Amino acid sequence: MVVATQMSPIHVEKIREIKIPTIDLSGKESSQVSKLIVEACEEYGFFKVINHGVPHHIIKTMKDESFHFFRKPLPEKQRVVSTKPFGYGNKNIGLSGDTGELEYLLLQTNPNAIDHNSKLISSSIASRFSSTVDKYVEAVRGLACEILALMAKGMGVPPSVFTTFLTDNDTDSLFRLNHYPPLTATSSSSSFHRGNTIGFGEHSDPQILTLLASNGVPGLQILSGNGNWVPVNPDPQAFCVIVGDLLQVMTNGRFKSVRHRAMANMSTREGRLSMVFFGGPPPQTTITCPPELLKINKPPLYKPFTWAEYKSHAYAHRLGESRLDHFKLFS
Ligand SMILES: O=C(O)CCC(=O)C(=O)O
Repeated sequence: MVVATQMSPIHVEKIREIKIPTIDLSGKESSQVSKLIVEACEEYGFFKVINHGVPHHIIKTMKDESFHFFRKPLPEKQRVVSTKPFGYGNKNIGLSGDTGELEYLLLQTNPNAIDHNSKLISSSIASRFSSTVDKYVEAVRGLACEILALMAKGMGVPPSVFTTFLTDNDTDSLFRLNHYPPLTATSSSSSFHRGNTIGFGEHSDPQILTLLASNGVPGLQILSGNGNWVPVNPDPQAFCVIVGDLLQVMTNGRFKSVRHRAMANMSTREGRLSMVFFGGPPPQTTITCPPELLKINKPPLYKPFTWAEYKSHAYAHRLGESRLDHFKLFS
């Protein structure tokens, strides 16, 4: 697994270019769009959407506010402390010793949590920051629901099969701002000179669906089925859509929760920013494949578990571990 630099990789470094599906949400007939989405989730667990309907000014304001935050002196950023793993983090990711060449702000998406953290950033910009995050999260949550409804349509089940988890008042969704500062050539490590220093180590996202927007600086890579790392061309007009572990379980393995990572930012003097919405269900939701999605000849692959159980299991393990394996019914 490739998580912290001191751990040895399980995937040999092979970088390949492949054409990652880009789906135009304004374009074709919705049944055609549903079909493309389902195919992309089956093959890659990953695709990009363009003409997605999230207003440009909402994305731009969120980007500007994020850079404004990350430009602050370290002691000011470190004031944004919350119960772990939330709040500001620098190089240390999560609770199990993972590290990377980034700093980040991880927020729960309910307005009270956003308001609380915004006040810790600075009382003078608190209301501006929290209203920017609220607007962004609401717009992106709407897009996530639209995509989940199209997935359901493509599989011939009612749209609410998946969307209900993100529209519930207790939805446990997260929002993470990642900032990868340009890495200066002071390091003598061989990974730096080979250009493969890790920014955010290999992992799959535990939730249902992730929507990631970035600026124009490269870094994100996905692991393809044949074990090659595939660089994702940055496109500030697009959202990357990432299938999470729970969606893999809810589709009984039909959709793949894609392993991905971000390389450290070595290509530019500009910082790399990613803004990541993780759509998760209420904590007590039992995660299982709905009967209408179970094929007669394919028994369930996973035992039922609650999202709260899965989270504590995931948080207790390293990022790069295959955290779903623990819930498999057959090995
Ligand atoms: O910054 C990126 O491109 C990837 C970030 C990521 O995978 C995460 O925040 O979980």
